[in-house]
Amino acid sequence: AIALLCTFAPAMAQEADWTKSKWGPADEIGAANYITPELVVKAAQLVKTGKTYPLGIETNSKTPAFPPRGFKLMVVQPGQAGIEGLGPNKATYNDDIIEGWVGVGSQLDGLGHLGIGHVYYNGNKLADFADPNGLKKLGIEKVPPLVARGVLLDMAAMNNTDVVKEGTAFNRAEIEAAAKKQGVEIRQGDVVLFHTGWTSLIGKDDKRYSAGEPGIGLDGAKYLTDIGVVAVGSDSSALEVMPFETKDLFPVHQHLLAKTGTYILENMNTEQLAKDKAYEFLFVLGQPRVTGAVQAIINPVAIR
Ligand code: UVW
Repeated sequence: AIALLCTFAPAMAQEADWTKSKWGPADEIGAANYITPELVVKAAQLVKTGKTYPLGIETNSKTPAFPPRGFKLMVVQPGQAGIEGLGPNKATYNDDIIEGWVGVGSQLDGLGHLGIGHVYYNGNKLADFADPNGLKKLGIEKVPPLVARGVLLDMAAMNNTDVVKEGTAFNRAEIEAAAKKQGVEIRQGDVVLFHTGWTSLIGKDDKRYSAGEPGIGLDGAKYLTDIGVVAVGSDSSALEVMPFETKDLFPVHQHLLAKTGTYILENMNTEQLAKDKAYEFLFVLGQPRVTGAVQAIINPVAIR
């Protein structure tokens, strides 16, 4: 019963003392607590056509990433050099090795990613949970399946452009205006994605892609966490507007991850959803459950 009460705790109560989660001192999953079986059933009812959308972009050594991050894939044939195959039946196989950072391409930021003065979600001090072999708390393996109602806000359409200009902030007024224009409501338990056209720059103008971006501002982040969304994502590398609105660095990351336990989805492939005007859909994410990982390279799926 206590767990049930916590699940329905009003979204607004979070920030009073951000180091104390409203879901209790042991909580490690933050806004994923908003997901209930009832909301999953409701979200599944949004599936009408069976059309599926991969929300991950392709990831490879050329994918621009936040420095010094990089990524390399190696394909190997272990024990097969110079032979036709293994055993009398000549069994052959390819394996692969990733030598790279996890924060490359389409990614989920876990709650252990960004903190405030080395304090992270639910007051966890880095010294108490950091380990070079994997976080002892807030690891990505703890994140339950993120299955929710997805909402797309097409900020490119709102701005009458294919690619929204870098430095354009989406705050409460812009978010409300986009939702109103599209006739969608943002609700507790939703995953909200912003389409800006920014990932279309990858491979065409990587310099511009990495130098700044349109994205949500702090007031927009607060508006969404007051509603009680599970995750916020966009088709840009950091979700939040850059240059930042003030001298503070990554304030939206701090508000979402550290203060309110709200997940961040970066470099989402929102192009086709926007083309189809698919503003509401079933969102499904089962991330790789690497023990103690901070982030995950992901390919969530939108279904409508
Ligand atoms: C940082 O916030 C440092 O990285 P990312 O945008 O990948 O979450």
